[in-house]
Amino acid sequence: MKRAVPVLLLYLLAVTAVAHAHAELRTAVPAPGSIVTYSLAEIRLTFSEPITKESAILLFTEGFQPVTGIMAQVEPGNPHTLITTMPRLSPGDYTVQWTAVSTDGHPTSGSYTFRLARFALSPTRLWQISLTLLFLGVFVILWRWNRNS
Ligand SMILES: [Cu+2]
Repeated sequence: MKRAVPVLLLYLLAVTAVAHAHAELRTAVPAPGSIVTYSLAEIRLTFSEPITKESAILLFTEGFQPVTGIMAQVEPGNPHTLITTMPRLSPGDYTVQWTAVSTDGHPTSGSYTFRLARFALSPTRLWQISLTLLFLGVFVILWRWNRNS
């Protein structure tokens, strides 16, 4: 009976350690809640633990139709990261649903959304457009002034 207590403690410690080995999502590309304006090359999810090939990623459209052509694999040489192939997507809201199976066989799962926008005006782009319009305006004024004189 005296030996049972340390054994029980060890068992509890072991169970806790295993429970902590579940893969949690650390980083995601595209990021949760982000607005993406470039064409996506892949979905890339990095987890706190090495994951196995049973892990999966599904992508859904706004109407929760699964997007075909999404195939997930553990990145070669980087067992913490799950990557996908990526078909050409049309603009819209998408939901990423992932399942990560850690090396102890236990799955974790989650989901998040991102938006693929057709076009967005960044401050840099706005500045470029303004400058172009300014130059065009000056050019037109000079040209008309030259004709009238
Ligand atoms: Cu586990």
